[in-house]
Amino acid sequence: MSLYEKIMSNAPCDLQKCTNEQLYVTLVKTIHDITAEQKHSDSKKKLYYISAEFLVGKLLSNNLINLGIYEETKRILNENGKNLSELEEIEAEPSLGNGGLGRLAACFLDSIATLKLNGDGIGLNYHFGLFRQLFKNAEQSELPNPWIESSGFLKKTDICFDVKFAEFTLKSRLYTMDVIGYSGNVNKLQLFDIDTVDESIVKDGIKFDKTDIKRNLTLFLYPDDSDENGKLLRLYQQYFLVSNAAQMIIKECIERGSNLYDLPQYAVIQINDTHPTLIIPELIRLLCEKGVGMNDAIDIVQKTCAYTNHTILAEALEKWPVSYIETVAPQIMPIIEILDNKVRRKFDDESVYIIGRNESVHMAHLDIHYGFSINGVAALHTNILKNNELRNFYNIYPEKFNNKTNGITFRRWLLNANPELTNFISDLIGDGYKHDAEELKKLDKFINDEDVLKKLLQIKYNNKQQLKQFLLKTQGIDINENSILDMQIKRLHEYKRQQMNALYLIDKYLEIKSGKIPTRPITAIFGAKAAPAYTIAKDIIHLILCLQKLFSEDGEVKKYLNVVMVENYNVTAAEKLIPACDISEQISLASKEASGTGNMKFILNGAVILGTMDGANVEICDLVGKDNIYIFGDDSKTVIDRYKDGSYKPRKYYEEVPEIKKSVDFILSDEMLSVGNKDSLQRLQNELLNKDWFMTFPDFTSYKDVKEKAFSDFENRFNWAKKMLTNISSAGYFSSDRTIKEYNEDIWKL
Ligand code: 26V
Repeated sequence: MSLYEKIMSNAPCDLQKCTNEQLYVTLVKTIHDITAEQKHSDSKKKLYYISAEFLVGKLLSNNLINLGIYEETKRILNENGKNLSELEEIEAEPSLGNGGLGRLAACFLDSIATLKLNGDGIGLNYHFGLFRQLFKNAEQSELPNPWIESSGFLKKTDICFDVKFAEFTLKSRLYTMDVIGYSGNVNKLQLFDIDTVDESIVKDGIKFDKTDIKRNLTLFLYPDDSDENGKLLRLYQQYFLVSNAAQMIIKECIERGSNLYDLPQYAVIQINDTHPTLIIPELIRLLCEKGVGMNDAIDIVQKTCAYTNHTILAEALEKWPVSYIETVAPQIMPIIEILDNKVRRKFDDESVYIIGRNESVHMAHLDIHYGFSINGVAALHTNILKNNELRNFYNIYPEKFNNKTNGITFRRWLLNANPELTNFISDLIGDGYKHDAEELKKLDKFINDEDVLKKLLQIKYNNKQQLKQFLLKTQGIDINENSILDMQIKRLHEYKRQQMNALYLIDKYLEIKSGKIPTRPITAIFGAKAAPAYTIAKDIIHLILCLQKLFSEDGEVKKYLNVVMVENYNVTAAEKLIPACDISEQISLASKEASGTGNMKFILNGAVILGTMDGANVEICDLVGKDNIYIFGDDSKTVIDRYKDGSYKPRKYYEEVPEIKKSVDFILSDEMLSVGNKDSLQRLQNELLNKDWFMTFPDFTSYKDVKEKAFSDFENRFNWAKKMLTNISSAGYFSSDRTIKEYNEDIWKL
């Protein structure tokens, strides 16, 4: 059957007569039909990538691309007077993740399927993804973010398991989504749910009864855990996830021929951060239930589980009070105690115990002792784990530690997000890079080709115009396509230092007011959601929105300086923003950003990074060379030492550096108070002056100087285009295909 015939077999009427909604459903069904005929990878051993988050993003166009039928589908629609991009808008984005960690999991699934590896993702079928963000009175408010459609890519199955909690047993139901590789191979994302979830209990934004587990268990991704009931609900979710996963893994492995003692030959479980850690005691418990002795069960599980660490931030390292685990799933507590006792008998060092002094279970410690591999996500991050945060563990198990520098799928972040650049690259070097990203290096030979450089600048300009249309349509904001687009788009967190960018913008505003006019207009674009209970993060959003208002209402300033905060920043918005970016802000405090993956998406699309020597920026700097990235600020060693000696005093910088003083004072100026909320601005100013825990002041001057240098270099357009080309040609290393090959060679061995 031709593609046209396949589409027609699902269409309710002539394509010309169909509504866009009908056509969307028609394409979803056609994709289902095609994938049903495709191969599922098969091997004795299977990877289970367990994660609380899979930030998959919209699937329609990506699936068409990966099936190799995007262009043909577009043509068929055009011939019938229809437009594929209008259909793309109909799909709701499954935002089943917070940021980098969840998006990484989605990129990995794409690469695992593309490389024809036998591996599925296992997660939860949250009914509402990460909240929908609205701006009202220059503040963030939150609304539920539904995504499940009756005829979308999610499929209901008959597969169910019983999950036993202390006070009741819940029957799960498995939903699946096809993960379509760029190679004619299909894997699955397995998402567990319960039938009794009730969306109608959500009231007043995103509030709901956190104690009503039977009705709220899978309602929300990461429910607010600022109170005890929220924390308990997260633990219910985690145990529900791992108990389903463990039961499914055991069932599947037995079906494939395992006698359970040989489980490590049939399964490898990658634990994505600590959220799924309870799979370790749960698997041990289930193996024992099936007659395996305790010591054997521990040994089997230890050879099956591997753990990825994604952060060194102390406040993000999970510890669950024993009392919570007793409340939720008491059956696993005796097993955790046995595991802890073994550690205590072997090591005379409190810092490596599983159950700490405060009667809390340290999840990462469980993973490290009872898994066979632990990896960081960028070279610097892994080194910091080995030498600082997890040093005592590294001394015990040096052989378990390894690095896997993150990557991104080029199918979504180049082919789908930037078709014009994709086609241009193919014209220059052929299509080989689509399967072997390192072939992008071939672009280097065009470094002095003026036509190529001109075309790169033209594509960037075209993408800016497309972004302009998108922002006009979604937010009614008109950006200047001839300005420098400087972007910081990522979760709002103090360590990522959006506040430092904001202080710079204040400084720039004051300069313009005093008559110092920038050579070219600058548009500073932010996109960020703040956790609903993270007060200072919300204060930073407020500050940025106030600056946006202030500048846009100032006739003199707005010609040269604009701030745009994109509302409801998500994967869909990122796909529009990144291809249009000139300068990408990767300005975390050195040592704090484990890797970052936005940095990789930006260089792939020809943006130049302004950043610190943190996370994967270090490796990007090595690859693109110092002339093609703007590095500033203290390095990780300086930062770590400064934390150790506790000597940092923000007030000293405030008093000694006039620009810092002026910018910080401005936060509570009359201008700001005329547009903003005094309490919020005051709280933020106090935080900076008295704490500044993520050390924005020590880096501020160097940030400003290097940023000015980037802006002035931008004016030499050909030279800048060379930088763009080098960034693109160096991006091959950051393909998640490379990362997944490394996971497979070193850890999974499928
Ligand atoms: C979690 C939390 C939760 C409590 C409040 C503070 C806080 C701060 C950070 C986090 C991050 C948790 C793990 C995470 O998302 N890590 C991200 O993983 C990405 C994929 O490896 C990586 O690129 C990012 O650098 C890293 O932050």
